[in-house]
Amino acid sequence: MSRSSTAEQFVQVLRQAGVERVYGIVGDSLNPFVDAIRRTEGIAWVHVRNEEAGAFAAAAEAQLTGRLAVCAGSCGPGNTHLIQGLYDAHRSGAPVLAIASQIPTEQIGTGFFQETHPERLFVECSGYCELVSQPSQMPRLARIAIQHAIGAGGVSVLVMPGDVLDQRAVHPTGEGVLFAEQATGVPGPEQVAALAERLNAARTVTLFCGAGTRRAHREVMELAGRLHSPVGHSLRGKEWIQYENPYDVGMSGMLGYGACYQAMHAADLLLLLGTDFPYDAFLPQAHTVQVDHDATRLGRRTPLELAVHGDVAATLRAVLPLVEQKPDRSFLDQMLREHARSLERVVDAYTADVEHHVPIHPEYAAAVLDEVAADDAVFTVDTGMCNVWAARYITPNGRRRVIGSFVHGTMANALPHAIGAQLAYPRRQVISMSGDGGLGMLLGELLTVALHELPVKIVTFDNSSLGMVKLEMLVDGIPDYQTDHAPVDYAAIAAAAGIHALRVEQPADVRSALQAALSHPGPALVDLVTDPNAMSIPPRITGEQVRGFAVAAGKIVLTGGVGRMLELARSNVRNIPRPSVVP
Ligand SMILES: Cc1ncc(C[n+]2csc(CCOP(=O)(O)OP(=O)(O)O)c2C)c(N)n1
Repeated sequence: MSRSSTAEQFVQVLRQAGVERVYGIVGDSLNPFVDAIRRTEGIAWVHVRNEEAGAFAAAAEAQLTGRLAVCAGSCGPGNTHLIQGLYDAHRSGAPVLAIASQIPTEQIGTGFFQETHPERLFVECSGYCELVSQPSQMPRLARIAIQHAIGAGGVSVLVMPGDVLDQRAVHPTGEGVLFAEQATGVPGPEQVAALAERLNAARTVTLFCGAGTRRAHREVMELAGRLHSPVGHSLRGKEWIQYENPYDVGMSGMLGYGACYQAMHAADLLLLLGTDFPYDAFLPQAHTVQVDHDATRLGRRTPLELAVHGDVAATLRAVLPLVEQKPDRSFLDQMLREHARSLERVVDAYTADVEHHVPIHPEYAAAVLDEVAADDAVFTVDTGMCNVWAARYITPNGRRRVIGSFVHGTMANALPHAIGAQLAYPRRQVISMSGDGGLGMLLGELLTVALHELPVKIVTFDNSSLGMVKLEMLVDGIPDYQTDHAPVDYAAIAAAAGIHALRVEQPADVRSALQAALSHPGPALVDLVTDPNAMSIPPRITGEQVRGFAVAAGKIVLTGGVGRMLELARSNVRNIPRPSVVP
């Protein structure tokens, strides 16, 4: 019996792992692999316009489904393009396998055309990265790489020279068993008892929830009811915990809102649940207990009174029988009232009378999008102000998903994430909330959407500005510089690419345009011309930052005329936190 090539064998292993597609761009050393895909049932090549987008698409697919997703780049530049998306995938814990094809084996180390050393390049954005230098290493290395991606949750890279892929396989492919369900970690009885003791001893407890509360909604609510705890969340925790949550006090961090910060600081005890929330300045740095399934995260943002290693849901199930019902809910009520007050002035202020505001107010547009989107829509969100609009206006319900580059924080993630999401869920509504900066950065992916006729809905918050950076500059006390640019008609560009597109300049047209796009059977883009001065001020800003804002405003008056300042002032005045935030 003639043996298959190493490339064919590798593709067989991918099929055994349930892989249905590989995102990438074909080329030279990768060709034997691509050809093996062409000849294998059940697996397809998804042509993207930039390997970076391929890696983002794989990251989204893996994050949403929890299953392995695969991308590939040819030797040299095809590899280096992968990096951004792989950082995003790895830092999000998405099980992604990247195939980095390599120059011919005999040329490695000679300074050959397109030579890089992917096994060095990808070290920081992967948990496993190995060179396959001869066919006899396969299929074992393929299985190890896959197991690593799934087992550790992150990126694996296989560096494969084209000549090795082309050679005949040495070992039989076999059917190694992979991909066991992750075990659920439960802390030992002593830790459980210590946790119960802390919770019972504290007069008031606030819960702060991250992405680790996925599958722990019921347990968190039960604990909050028992303790009368306000429940706050991080950006990544929002989709899992904010819905059907009578204890909700909002979100913390620079994009945050509501009474979360206050509840975390005012409680006797703060319980961090499944969160690696990075902004230590927003944590009280005292009276904190943390539960996380990853022990390496415990205590790395704040000193802890108690560190508990375990899955959040399992830990709470273990501790709940030992937790006493607290009699007094005055702290919770106070925080809920404070939360409602701050929402009225910070969030609702913008959507109250903006139906007539031209340019379109982005918060109004986001609020309408939230209303008209499907109950199980997948939102992919660009880094930049779209993060703020999504965090504040997209209402989670346990069925919707919201993903973004929430850890790596790169621009241009939303559209390629949407590509992966739509391929993973062909029948679900997938909405890319794109900044115009983000869309422009990977604009070629409109062609990917059109080519594959993916019914992705691209909602562009087109403010002709790098809005998030503009805000940063103002808050830092420097005038905004190089953030604004001439308008671009993204609807015309999308239409030229064959995408159903609408440019919307009047707020009265927002709803009908979004509805038309969402009900369009194929790809659609809505280019919303939005107000670049619609900014969002965090609920907690320091006196220094407020002063910085005033100084920047002064400089703009001096150099740019008052017209712009007036718009800026009008846009922001209703949103500036009340004096409580200014020392
Ligand atoms: C690749 C990359 N480059 C630069 C940045 C810094 N950055 C963060 S948000 C942002 C502006 C995004 O602009 P846009 O997509 O237009 O969205 P807006 O904030 O205006 O809504 C920039 C430049 C980044 N995060 N990633």
